[in-house]
Amino acid sequence: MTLINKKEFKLEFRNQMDFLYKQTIEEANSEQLLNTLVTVLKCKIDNIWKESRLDKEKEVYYFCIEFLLGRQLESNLLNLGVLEDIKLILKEMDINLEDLVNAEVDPALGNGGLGRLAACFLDSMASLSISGHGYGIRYEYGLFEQKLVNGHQVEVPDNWLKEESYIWETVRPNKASIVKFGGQVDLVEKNGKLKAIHKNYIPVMAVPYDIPIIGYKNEYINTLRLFKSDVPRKDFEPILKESKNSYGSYHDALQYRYYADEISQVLYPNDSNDAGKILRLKQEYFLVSAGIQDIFRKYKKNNRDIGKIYEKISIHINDTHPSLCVPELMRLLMDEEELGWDEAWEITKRVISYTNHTIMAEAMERWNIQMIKELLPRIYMIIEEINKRYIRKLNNKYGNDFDKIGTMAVISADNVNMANLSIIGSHSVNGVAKLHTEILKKEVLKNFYEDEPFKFNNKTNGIAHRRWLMLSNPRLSKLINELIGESWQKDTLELKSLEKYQDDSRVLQELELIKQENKRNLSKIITQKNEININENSIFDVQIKRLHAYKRQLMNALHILHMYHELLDNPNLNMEPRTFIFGAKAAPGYYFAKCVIKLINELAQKINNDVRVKDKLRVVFLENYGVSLAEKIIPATNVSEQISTTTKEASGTSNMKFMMNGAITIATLDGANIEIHDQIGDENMVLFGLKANQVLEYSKFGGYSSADLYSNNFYIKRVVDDLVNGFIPNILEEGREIYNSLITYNDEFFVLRDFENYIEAQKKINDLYMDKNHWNKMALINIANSGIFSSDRTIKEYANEIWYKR
Ligand code: RUG
Repeated sequence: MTLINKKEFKLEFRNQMDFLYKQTIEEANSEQLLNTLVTVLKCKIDNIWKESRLDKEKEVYYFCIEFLLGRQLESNLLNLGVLEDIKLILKEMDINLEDLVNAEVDPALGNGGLGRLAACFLDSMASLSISGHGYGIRYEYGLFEQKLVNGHQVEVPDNWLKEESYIWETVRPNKASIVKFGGQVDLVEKNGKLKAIHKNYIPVMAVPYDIPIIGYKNEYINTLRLFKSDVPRKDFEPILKESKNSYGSYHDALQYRYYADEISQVLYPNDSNDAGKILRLKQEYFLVSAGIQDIFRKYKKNNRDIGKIYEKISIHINDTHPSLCVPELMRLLMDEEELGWDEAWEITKRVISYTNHTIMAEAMERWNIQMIKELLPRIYMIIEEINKRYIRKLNNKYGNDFDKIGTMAVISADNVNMANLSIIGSHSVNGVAKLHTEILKKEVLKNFYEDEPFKFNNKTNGIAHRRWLMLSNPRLSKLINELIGESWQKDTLELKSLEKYQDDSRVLQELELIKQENKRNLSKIITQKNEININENSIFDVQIKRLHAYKRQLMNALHILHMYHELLDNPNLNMEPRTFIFGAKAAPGYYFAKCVIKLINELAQKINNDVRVKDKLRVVFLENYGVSLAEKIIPATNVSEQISTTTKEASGTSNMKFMMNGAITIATLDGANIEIHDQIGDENMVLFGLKANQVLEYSKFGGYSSADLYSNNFYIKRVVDDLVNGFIPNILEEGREIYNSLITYNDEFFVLRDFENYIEAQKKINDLYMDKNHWNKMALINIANSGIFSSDRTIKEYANEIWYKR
């Protein structure tokens, strides 16, 4: 891109600085310099940033309740093809780009894997020149900031918008729409048809804030449109005629403002269960209604026939949070566009597709019908009708098989089942890794699969290699360029040709040096944050992800405890020094997860202060794990911990990031670990633990007996007893809670069942690392085979097999 003319750029930069701050560059701080740079860049991209390309192309609209973007500056400069130029020009102006990069906020508008996947997908859509846009919510407060106080997690509000606006966003007030809540619906006859009239509703205005999503060196920019809730402006009065018109009193007006503001105020800090909060339901409908109205507005600019909307539009429901897309699209087609039910239903199914991201029962959203009825009366009527017609169809097919029909119904036991609604109302249902999709087909959604097998397909997740390799690991990226040229940047499958260097000791040595350098950088960060020195030559063994029982950070902690005992028993134990690094946030109401955080921190305190093991063992828990920290940790990792209870992790994506950066994975055969294994085989990763069929079998019969295993196994008993015998200080309550989960409640996640096997696998890691040359070879083979996990591959599959297929 010929964006940058040095002389012009410098002039524009100075002018912009003067315009924004009335001061010189020399006087400005990093935030002001950053803001100036971004303003200049935004002006430059304006002519290629299109709100929509519906005049020419089919468009994809990706609805997601979370987008975990990470910082944008470096990524945008890279994708614009000007990263190195800008770095140099700024240097000439005595400005260090790195300071500006670090001055940017990291918008935490997501909890974890789901939101980060959505961000990687946006990057890939733009980079592949696919007209695909994200719809989300502009939460005023993102995911809480985590503080560790005496080893406990304390949540602090994440006021990421403290300057009131985000540097990359552009507000589009003239594209706002009205979302209606509450009230009553009358069905009145008009021209022989029933028409729904929604009265006395509470109108909330959805104001779009657009963030450019810049493709990689292709002059293609899409949009992430985030909606902020507000009270309607005056110019909406004509369409508010049926609304609740009594905000006259001061008190009413205040309450109304609160009602509207609250919707986009805070990201729900949980990705694993549904606390039944009415606010969450409001957020979901707000997103869906604002988004689909926006799509209709754009579509109608260039297209007359709403009946053909499926030719131009694909709506993707990412997890069940935007499931109300199904009834909302029906509502708009019928109530606003006056189509009949059958036509509207066919269009809805052709337009919508759905991804499931979990089989965890508590994360499968169900909404109480009373709640939906009161909050969204028209939507509830439509859901009821969808359900009625569907049950009729099932009755015709399956007679009175009530068990089967009960599991498939949209409404059952006072609840609306959002996954069922999404499946019925879409033409495609996909899981996010091979095993996950198989479990959906054979277990969780078996009846749906048997009914409509053609809807089901797998789309194994992927990651944006531009962010997770090119930007976060520039040294490795440079080495790859030197070895195989640059074409892998556009087609990551080309990384495969790195394999020819697997026995080249110079290359392997170089790889090791790069890892070492990255470890040094991370060590500095750790020392700065945790006031602890770590051994840069130790194995960096990392588990970074949300804290959840099924992800089994507990098993990792128990193994550290085991190692500690082994070292105390035998100070001359032949082992490579190890630094265990954790990063994890627990949902604020998830007591067990918080207990595990406390356990890890107390364990860290004890071990790190024990001079007897000082050179061999260290434990670090990094506060407030997020995208920016991950970018520093992943390139410095030797061992990637992917140790979830088999069947429970739908895919995982950090496993792919680590692999691409040359870490060796220790893993159960769960989620996408299976596909990683398919690529590199037993020789290049370390597997352990129960297989999926064993876990499924056990689960059918209430699990195994953890108490028996505990009583009969010395090593297990030793670490479990430590939870409650005072060996680890300050965990009286937490240790008891964890002990009970393992023994009294029979270890739902098979931590102890897999423990011995895990210890063996960890020993194997130790032995492998002792042969550095071999380890480096494994690392190289991992990198060479990671190309398939680029989200570019995943997005091509979505586009070809879901979105463009009608
Ligand atoms: O837990 C899953 C991960 O396994 C997966 O990699 C990620 C992206 O597909 O989604 C995570 N997830 C699932 N996040 N939220 C949910 C349930 O709402």
